Amino acid sequence: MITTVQQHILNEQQRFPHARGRFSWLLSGLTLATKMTEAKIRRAGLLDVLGDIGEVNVQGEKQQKLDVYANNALLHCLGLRDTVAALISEENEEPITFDREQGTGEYAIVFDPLDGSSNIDVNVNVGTIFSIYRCSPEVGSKAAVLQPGIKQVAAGYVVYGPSTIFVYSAGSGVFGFTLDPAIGAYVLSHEHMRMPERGNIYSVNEANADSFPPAYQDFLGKLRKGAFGRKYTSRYIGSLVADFHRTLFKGGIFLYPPTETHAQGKLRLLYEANPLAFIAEQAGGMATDGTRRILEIEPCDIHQRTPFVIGSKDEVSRLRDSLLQAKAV
Ligand code: AHM
Ligand code: MG
Repeated sequence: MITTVQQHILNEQQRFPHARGRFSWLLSGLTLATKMTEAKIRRAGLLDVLGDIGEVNVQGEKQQKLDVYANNALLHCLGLRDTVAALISEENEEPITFDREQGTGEYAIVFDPLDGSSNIDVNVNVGTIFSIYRCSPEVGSKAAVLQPGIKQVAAGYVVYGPSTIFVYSAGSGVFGFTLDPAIGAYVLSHEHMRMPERGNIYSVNEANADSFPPAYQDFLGKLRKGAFGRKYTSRYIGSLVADFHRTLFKGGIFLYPPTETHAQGKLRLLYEANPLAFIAEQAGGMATDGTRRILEIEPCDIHQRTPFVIGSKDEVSRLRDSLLQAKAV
């Protein structure tokens, strides 16, 4: 028999008696919104949903029509859940908070509604990334998400690719569910996903390589020369979710180092790095900002950026060690 994502979460919840089904109700908001988004993406060329809307978001990037659609779908579906105290979106400058009755509103949800949206118009994979924090009346919702990523209760993503896959972890392994369009449900397809200890792929925007700090350039040179006893190949989609999804299956390393135009890195700590770092660690992989464990970074701003290195333990720790060495010199 099939196991849907709802069923799976309900089964998982039995291990947490206090959860009372509220967590699965919240997750159903995420699955519904991502199914709405996937339905639009699937027919994108036929509907008037491609292109930008002529406005720039808080990140200084052109908002695509589908960015707006995906954001609204999440705000709507999650906003209806009384377990949700706040929604923090990459597309909105400030958190959206809700006045809930006492005893409800336990969670703050952070999301990148449509990651990789520069790829939409050319029919290349895009994704949704989310992360969930617990908040309480004592810890307000903004403070709840300004905690290090180790405090995430759950995190995950959806990749809208040849098939649509929902991957999540609530802290006891990583599970993947493939959307079965015939029944409109995410069905368990990947149990206890593990990232290989090492791989043979590196993934980076090499057009920026000349402005990477020297230790990164040196590391990439070593990968190309086979200095670690293995020949590497390169893959870069330019949609983080898709590049990460491949890395989860195949191992190797994805990196977005500091560059001339993005001295602090381009990717966002809350919306992109933390949730994927949570999944990577749960699958046996690693994630750093070059030297520090991503999940231990104390955020000071909801939109802050970070250099990002994620993937197999072997490659990520090699790079981290050489960056630490370079820093010590
Ligand atoms: P987005 O969230 O606005 O789509 O931007 C993030 C995307 C990531 O998906 C991807 O890894 C990165 O930007 C690609 O950046 P670049 O085009 O500089 O290589
Ligand atoms: Mg993104």
